[in-house]
Amino acid sequence: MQRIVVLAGGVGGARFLRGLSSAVPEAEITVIGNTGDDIHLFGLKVCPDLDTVMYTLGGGIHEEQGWGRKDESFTVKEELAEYGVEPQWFGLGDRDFATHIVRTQMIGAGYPLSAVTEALCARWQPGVRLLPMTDDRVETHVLIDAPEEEGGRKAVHFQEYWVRMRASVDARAVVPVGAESAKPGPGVLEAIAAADVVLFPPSNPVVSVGTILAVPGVREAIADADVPVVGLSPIVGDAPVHGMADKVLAAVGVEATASAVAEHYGSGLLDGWLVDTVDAGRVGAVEEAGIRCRAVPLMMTGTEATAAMAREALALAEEVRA
Ligand code: FO1
Repeated sequence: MQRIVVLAGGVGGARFLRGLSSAVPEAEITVIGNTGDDIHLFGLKVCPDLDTVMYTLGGGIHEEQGWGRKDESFTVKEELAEYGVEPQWFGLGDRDFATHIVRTQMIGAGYPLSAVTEALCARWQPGVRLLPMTDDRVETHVLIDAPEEEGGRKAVHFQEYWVRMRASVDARAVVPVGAESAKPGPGVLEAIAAADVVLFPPSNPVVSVGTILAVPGVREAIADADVPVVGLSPIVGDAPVHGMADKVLAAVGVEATASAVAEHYGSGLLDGWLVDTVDAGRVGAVEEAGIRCRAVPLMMTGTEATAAMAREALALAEEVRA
């Protein structure tokens, strides 16, 4: 049986995984999920990227939005607002609240996040093994200009930058706080060591895949494993397909182009890279950087189109293995 490891963020990663599961239903898929987006709100631990993967593959996702639950209501949020409780800019729905209550209760009882995620997945049956990148607390913070502050800069939580500010100001730096002392979660390094292929879906290269790679040992395990590593560009036609990835790419000095993202990962990590057909002109630059590259349609317009992308990624992995 083919063993596939996927490093996933939120919406882009989850949608890709749905296509991958459909393309190779018999494969054993292990997802290493980003937890740098996690945030504590109203005393509850919220894990947006883990939940987005779990709900998407488990049939509970709000399809158009890409995150949160379908058939959602917001009574609790409205009641909290009546009390004037902040933050009011983050939309937690009633059904979603239940997930965070269960998670927080289990963590309070002493269970690690990995065990909690497994318990939540027992309900959703996502059809993949979903492993948090770490059981330790890592929080992505974004450094922005703040003339009123000493030093002229301040750090805000990634969700505040992304959701409240809609990435409307420049990100000066992206810091995965706590990552340097985090340990890979149970099963993470083992899954990489046992993988036949490692895939980077079209997730955010800085705040999703980049944060997972920032957990000491993960990047090294992938680079050292004798296994093809293939990524799919989240940038199509010089713009992010989803979200505002260009803002955080600028913070790490990377252009928002399909080839610059491949070079950012580098040939020490990536063996193969897929760009969209509109970026066919960038294939040469990626290959010159020592990464095998193909131009194929990369718009995740539906499960069949996404499954075709997954098949192309697996075919490229076979090509670099040969
Ligand atoms: N994204 C938004 O743009 N606005 C929201 O109010 C919001 C709420 C939210 C609640 C639960 C959840 O799991 C995700 C949520 N997201 C929301 C998405 C999320 O903040 C980001 O898109 C991801 O963290 C980026 O990967």
